Amino acid sequence: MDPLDFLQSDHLLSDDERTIGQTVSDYAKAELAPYISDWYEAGKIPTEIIPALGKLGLLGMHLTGYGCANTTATAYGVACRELEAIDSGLRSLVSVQGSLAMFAIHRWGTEDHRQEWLPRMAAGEAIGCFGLTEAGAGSDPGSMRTHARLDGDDWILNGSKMWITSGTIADVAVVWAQTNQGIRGFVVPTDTPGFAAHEIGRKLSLRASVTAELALSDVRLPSTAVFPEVRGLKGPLSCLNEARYGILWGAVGAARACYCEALEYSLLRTQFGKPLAGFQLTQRKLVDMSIAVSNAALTAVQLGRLKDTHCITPEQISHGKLANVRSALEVARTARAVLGAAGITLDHSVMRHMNNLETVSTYEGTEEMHTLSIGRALTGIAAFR
Ligand code: TGC
Ligand code: FAD
Repeated sequence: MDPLDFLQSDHLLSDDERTIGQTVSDYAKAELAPYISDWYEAGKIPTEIIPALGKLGLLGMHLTGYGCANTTATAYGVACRELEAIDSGLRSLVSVQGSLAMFAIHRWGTEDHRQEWLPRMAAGEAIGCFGLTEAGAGSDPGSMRTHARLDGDDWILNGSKMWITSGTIADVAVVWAQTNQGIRGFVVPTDTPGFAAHEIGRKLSLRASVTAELALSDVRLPSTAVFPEVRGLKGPLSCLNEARYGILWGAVGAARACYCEALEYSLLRTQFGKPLAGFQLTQRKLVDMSIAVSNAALTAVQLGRLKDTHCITPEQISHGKLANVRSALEVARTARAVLGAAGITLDHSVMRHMNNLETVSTYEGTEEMHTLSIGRALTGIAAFR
């Protein structure tokens, strides 16, 4: 019996998927885990790790061609799980690179965009970010103010984007803007005059991740910079489906890590003459965590199979993101309680995960947005407005 996989959900994976999970886990435990609490405390993520992530095939992992690994969506999910078992910031880096920036270029870009950016991004030699949210337009991205207008053959972009992961380290930004033809996406090299990025400090969550504000001031782009076909919110939302899918797997990793730490700690720590694990109230916590982790893992595998057979719907992804992140947060809080005072320090992972999961619950659609998406699917009635 494996207490970390009580329902043996890993048996539902193929040999290849398990091998990929083991490879990522081995790498993450050796190269990332020893340093993560220092990075978190310092509020940084060293960019030197990005080429190593590329070498492992983790960047744009489930995309085809252009140097991407072309794995199953399930294998990509397993990789997200193993990265987020270390820290949500690491999974976030990979999500934004592969599922948002690279996916957007792969799905909606021209062949020239793909040739120019994807091979370098897959190798971790170029970094991407994805600018949708604005200070005044978060859950309601349709109300964005950033706009692009044609000046002869050129596009001129003005506006700003807020809370953009990897914004200050990016070589290329996918920026969504209002135009007179609806919302359109632009491929913006970050060395274009008029583009600036400023890091957002004083974060209490996702500290091992770069978060930035983008300022676009008369950024002049050639006519070829725009995604040619897609108009409207379905462009960015199609990318969010990809990233939300990775997140629902990542949450399993964070939850497992917290549960594992609480289980180990409860067996070692003695109070009132016996291990914490020997008290009924602690066993209740451990069992609740085990059930939450197992259910989240099964949800992830099922959604992976639906995605691999191209049957998955955005509302099913909302279900997975909402349910798994909510469960992971609950597990992290419970694990923190099991560790008592020790749980509040960076010597353990539980409170770092807990703080990270507050962001994970907010970005890529808040709990409320996913609740309303599922509610609309169940009832046929949209209650967003
Ligand atoms: P609505 O009228 O429902 O839809 C507008 C158009 O979009 C289509 N659509 C989708 N297409 C693909 N996938 C989806 N999930 C879609 N949802 C909707 C829809 O069919 C329609 O198409 P068309 O052709 O008719 O124009 O739009 P709405 O304005 O009512 O908003 C819907 C809502 C609230 C669900 C949506 O705006 C939303 O999801 N809001 C949350 C915003 C969000 O998640 N932002 C994330 C920013 S990126 C980020 O956080 C990165 S974090 C870093 C990391 O991942 O690590
Ligand atoms: P708001 O939309 O202002 O919502 C505030 C609260 O009101 C939430 O609880 C929300 O659910 C609730 N609410 C809003 N509307 C309704 C309603 N109709 N009914 C009920 N409740 C409602 N964005 C990007 O584009 N790219 C990125 O790379 C990126 N990275 C991020 C990294 C971090 C660390 C963080 C924190 C955010 C990031 N985001 C990114 C932004 C993220 O997607 C937004 O924060 C998120 O979409 C929520 O928007 P908001 O923060 O403006 O909250």
